[in-house]
Formats: sequence, structure tokens, C-alpha cells
Amino acid sequence: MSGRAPADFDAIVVGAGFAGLYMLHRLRGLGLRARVFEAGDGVGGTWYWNRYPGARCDIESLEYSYQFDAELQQEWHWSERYAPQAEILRYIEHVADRFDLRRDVQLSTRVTAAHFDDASGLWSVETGSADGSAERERHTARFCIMATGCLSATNVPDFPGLESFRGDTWHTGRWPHEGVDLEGRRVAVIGTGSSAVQSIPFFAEQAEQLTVFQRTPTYSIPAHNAPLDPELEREVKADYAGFRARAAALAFGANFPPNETLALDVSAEERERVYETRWEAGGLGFVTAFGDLLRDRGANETAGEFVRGKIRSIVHDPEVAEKLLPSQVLGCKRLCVDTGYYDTFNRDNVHLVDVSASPIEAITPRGVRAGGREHEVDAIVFATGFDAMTGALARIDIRGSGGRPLADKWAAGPLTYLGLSTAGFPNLFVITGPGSPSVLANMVPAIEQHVDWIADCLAHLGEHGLSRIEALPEAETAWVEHTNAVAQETLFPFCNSWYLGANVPGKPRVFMPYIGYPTYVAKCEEVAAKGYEGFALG
Ligand code: NA7
Repeated sequence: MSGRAPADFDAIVVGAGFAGLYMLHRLRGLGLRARVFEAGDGVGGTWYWNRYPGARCDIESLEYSYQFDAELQQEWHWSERYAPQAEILRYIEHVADRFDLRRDVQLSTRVTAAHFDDASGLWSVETGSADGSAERERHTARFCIMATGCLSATNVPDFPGLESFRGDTWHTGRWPHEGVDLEGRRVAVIGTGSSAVQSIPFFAEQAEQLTVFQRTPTYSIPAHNAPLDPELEREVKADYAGFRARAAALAFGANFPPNETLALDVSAEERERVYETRWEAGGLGFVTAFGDLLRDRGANETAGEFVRGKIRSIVHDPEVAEKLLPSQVLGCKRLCVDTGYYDTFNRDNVHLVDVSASPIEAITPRGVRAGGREHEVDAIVFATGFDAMTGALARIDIRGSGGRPLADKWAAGPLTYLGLSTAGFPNLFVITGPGSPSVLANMVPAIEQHVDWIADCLAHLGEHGLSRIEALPEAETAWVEHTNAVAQETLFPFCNSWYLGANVPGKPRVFMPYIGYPTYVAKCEEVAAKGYEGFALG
């Protein structure tokens, strides 16, 4: 690439999860000098941090893996239908070793700032040790690539009195590596999203008393997890590429393709039969049981009622069952996938506190106060989720051309072109950023698609003697409008989900992911084929 001011690196990558590691591999393949900075003491991103009991992927393991290397995907053997956290972390570590990635990954290093310098055309990236103890350092690079993850910035609500609590507190997304012994303890769990749904059955087995504080009841579909079927593994591995291609045409998995039939076009008996089949199959494929479940409230209501019926049949105490019944649009918050979640509420040592009408008032030295009553506990688990999609970027002081802070530009919600890039921030890329399918696709293939697009783009710049790329404001505006318009055609914007930022008080309410993975991929390919349409190259 021409016109280069000397830089420490060609590219700096922030984060060493699935995205950062593959990005490094591709950058090396282009002969570029790259450095990855990672706050954790190990690689793995999400799967490094989320070690709470029961943590596992809600996408099936044969699909939740890299496909960039045919040998890698043949060699690796998953032990279960849904891989547990420890196994996914082992896989990522294996990839890091197999492709000799670690020597360019600087661990225990938090990126605190990234500033674009107009004069040199370089990014200046400031790092410190993850605990803030070591001196800050600055490194320059022509390209800065944010592989910071969609669900990495943890969210602990600002409950009054939080600091006064005398017992232990943990967030599911920052679970202690040495584990936690709950034997004989009274434990509170705040939240009933995926992390809570996966961990509550484990906590209930250990703790003396478990009190679950539920603000919104959740729809959860059984995982029916089991050892991986060797016959299925053989079949998939016989034509892994074909399997991946079929999966790429869908959002969440090749095994349960969407049913195009509309729920309201069939009889009640037929709907029941289809829902029962999907329930028995288990997992996220439930939401694609009919073609209109995320488009038509009446259709959605039939699926919601089916799940409510299941909850009533599983939970013995009708009062508890009633409290557990979700009423919002099914699938509008990400569905949970569980093993024994609802059944856990049949245990004598598990108590459910509904805080939907009267929110948690305070954390006291001895417990949690809600509805005017203090619930005494020895430990509190915050299963309260993440500042999703933008949180990790917001925690870095990112400034673009003219010193403009990204926080200012995104004050009313994220603005991107293709979720990859934002106008006014030249040579900055975001992997699976807001405005891309990301969390509404299978994350690993979505990451590979972004990384490949970015790598091909850098190769294009190099081949043409160019050193700068920046999204055009008009292309960005059109993309944001299109992303919103697509979302408005669905039921997604109609509940308080983290897709909308609704779980973080004060966060602008904007639907962040792009709905429609295949359409999105086609658009990215078209943009590249047209010489990076919508970008200014220089
Ligand atoms: P989620 O799905 O965001 O769940 C967080 C939970 O915490 C959810 O039930 C929230 O209730 C609850 N919450 C948040 N703030 C409060 C307050 N102030 N009071 C009471 N309850 C609260 O996070 P997860 O970690 O479970 O899962 C995140 C994703 O990871 C998941 O979707 C998968 O993709 C993997 P709310 O629903 O907002 O009323």
C-alpha cells in the first residue's frame, strides 16, 4: 500500500475471541503485520469469560465452529449436541495453537482508546494492563479492527445499596475461574435470560435455598442435549461444505429448516402437531416452526400459548406456574434453550419472586429487598446480561477524523454501513457490529463472513496502491434506514430486548441487528464486486 507513514503495525485487532483470532490468521495470510490486544488472561472471548455452571452454546456444535480450514473441521470432535463452555474454549485454544496465533496476541491488555490521526492517516491505540496497574502504552497502525464481541460488556444494574451487601456477588459473564461453592448457602439469582436459565438448575442442586428474581418470564425450549450422534457426525463430515452451505441459507441451523407454511393457514390440530415436533426436536428451531411467527401477532400468540401450556404441565404449583408464564411476543427476546429449567421450580429449595410489578428496591447488607420485603441471602448472582452490541465499543474512547468521538456520533444509537464501518472513522472496521446480522445469525459463520470481507477489502486496497477506506455518509444513512425498515416488518421491535438496548437504562432504543443473513451476505458481496460501493477509497 502506498502513501504509508511508518506505523508499528499494519493492523491492530482488539479482542482475541472467535473474531480476533481468525482476523489475525487472515491478516498474516496477506503478509500484514498485526497485533491483537486482549483484556483477558487467555484467548476465547465470550467463552473465556462466561464460565458459570451450565454455560453452553445454544447453537449445535457441528455448526458452531470455524469452516475456514477443511482439515480443522474434519479433525475436531465435539462430544455433545450442544457444546459446553469448557469444550468450546478448548477448541478455540486448539485453533490458536494449530495456527500459531498466540505469538501476536498480547493478553491481559485492555485497549482504552483508539484515535485516528488525520495528518498521518494512522490509528493510535492506547493500552493498559487489564487491571489498570501497568503503564499505558501507545501503538500505531493503519487499520484498527474491533473484534470486541456483541455480548462482552457486562451489565450490572445500579441497584441502590449494592456496595453494602456483605456476602459474595458474581456476574454470570465474569464467573470466577476457580468456580464457586454454593453448598449450604442461600443464593439469589437476579435475571431469567439465557445465562440464568442455564445456571439455575445447577445452582438449585448445590445451594441450600435459591431465590430467583424474575422481571420478565422467559420462553425456553428444551435442548434435549445428548452425546453427539456418531452417525450424524459421520454424515456431516462426509460433506461438511454442503452442510455449511445449507446452513448459510438459514439463520440458526441446518437441522431445523424454516417451515414456510403460515401458522394461521392450518388447523389448530396441525399447529399443535408441528409445535410438538419442534418441541421434541428441541432448540432455537422452534421459532421457525411457521413462516409467520415473527411477523404476525396472531400467529405468534399460538406458539406462545403452546409454550405456556408446556410450562403449566411441567410446573406442579399452579401459582408458581402462573408467574412463570411469558406473555410477550415469542422469539422477540432471544429464545432460551434449557435443560430442566421449568422443572427446577418444582424443588422445595427454589423460590420465585416476581419483580415485574414492584422492581427490586435495594440490595441491603443481608440480601435483596423487593415488594417491601427483604430476602436474606448469602450470595447474589447477577444474571443481568450485557450492554449488548455497542457496550464494548462505548467503553473505548474511539475518535475518528477531526477528533470526533464515536460516543457523540452514536449518541442516538449506532450508525454504520453494513455494520462493518462508520462514516468519519477511516480504516476502522467492526466485526459483527450493529447493523449486521451478528446475533441473529450463527455467530461463528457470521464472524468468518465479516473477517473474509475485511481481509479481501484490505487485499483490494493493497493491490490498487490504496491505503484508506471510509464509509460514505449517504451509504450509511441508507443502510441504517434499510435496517430499521426490515426490522419494522417483523415483531422484533415490540418487546424490551437487548437487541433494542432496552435492558440498559438510558440506552437509545434502536433495533441493532440486521434481520436476514443470506440477504446481507449478498449485499456485502455486491458492494465489494462494485469496487466497494458506498465507500470512499484513497
Ligand atoms: P439477558 O438475556 O439480557 O438476561 C438478563 C436478565 O436480567 C433478564 O431476565 C432481565 O430482565 C434481567 N434484568 C436486567 N436488569 C434487571 C433489573 N434491574 N431487575 C431485574 N431483572 C433485571 O442476558 P443473559 O446473560 O441471560 O443472555 C444474553 C445472551 O447470551 C443470550 O440472549 C444468548 O444469546 C447468550 P428483563 O428481561 O430485561 O426484564
